[in-house]
Amino acid sequence: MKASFIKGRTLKTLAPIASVAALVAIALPAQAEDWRGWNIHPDGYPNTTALEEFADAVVEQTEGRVNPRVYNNAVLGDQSDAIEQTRNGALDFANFNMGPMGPIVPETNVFSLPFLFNDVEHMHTVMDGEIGERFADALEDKGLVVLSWFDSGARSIYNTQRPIKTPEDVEGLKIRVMNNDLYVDMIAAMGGNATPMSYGEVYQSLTTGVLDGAENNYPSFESSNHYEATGYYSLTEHLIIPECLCVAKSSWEELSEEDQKIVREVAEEASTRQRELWVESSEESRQIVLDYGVEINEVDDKAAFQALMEPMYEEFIANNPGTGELIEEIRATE
Ligand code: BDP
Repeated sequence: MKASFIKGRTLKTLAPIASVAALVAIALPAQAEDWRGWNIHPDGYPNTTALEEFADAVVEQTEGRVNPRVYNNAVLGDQSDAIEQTRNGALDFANFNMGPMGPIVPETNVFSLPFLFNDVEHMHTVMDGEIGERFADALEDKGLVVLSWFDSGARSIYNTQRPIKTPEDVEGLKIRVMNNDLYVDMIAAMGGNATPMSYGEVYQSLTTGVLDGAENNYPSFESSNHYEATGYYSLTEHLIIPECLCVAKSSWEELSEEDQKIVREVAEEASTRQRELWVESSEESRQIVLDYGVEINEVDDKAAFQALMEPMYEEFIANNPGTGELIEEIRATE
């Protein structure tokens, strides 16, 4: 009976209802886009602060039309899952590292080649220029809109056994790497055994001896408490990997052009802020781990490590047409 009643309604009888709905819509504030943002880092980490400030500035400047909220400590899932979830729009924005991005957006694998950039400044120059735009296009083709590029310093090896001064010191060590097979080859080339693993599982694996070590920048080495489980941090600085502040393409396309402009500008500011905070935070973390008693050593002969990466480069270039030229372009960028 009920169903046929509804079916039997004429447009005329629906009209008063529609106009009431219209009135309510006018009286209520415009529908806000509630954005869920993935972040792997804890409170106080430079990226977290920059993301939170980004979220606040977006709400304010869009007058509540876009309402981002950051979820810290990877509570929304590990990084590889979060990349997929953002691509399919289940998450709206995130700060991703280009290491675990490689298996999903193969173009970004070039950043996982050890010693690609001379230093962090070189990485910034490349990412902020035309080459960075090409990578943003590749990510967009996979459903991720890059708003700006973040810093993640240089990654160095740390372990429970001994200082790493030459590749021979890596011999036989079980080293955790991020989820990307290129890092398995990288550690193997140094003579170690790599285990790809999610970030959140590393601490326990270090304390139980499942791993001898891992590799990361100062802020992550410190904020993850890995320094408490490992005595040696050796400045191999073998990877300098950019990170993005990315938005799900589907969430992005729901915004008006005006709001897209606002969000992009705020993201640019967030990148400047993150890079400033990064420098301060790296120094603070270095001091914390030193005070704790971690032995930090310089690696005088980085060329010895670099030389071992040659076969990895050759294989990469052979398997990925066009990357030889790209690597040359990156190296020639000043
Ligand atoms: C940190 C990166 C984070 C990675 C983590 C890792 O910022 O995105 O997930 O390293 O080693 O430096 O997994």
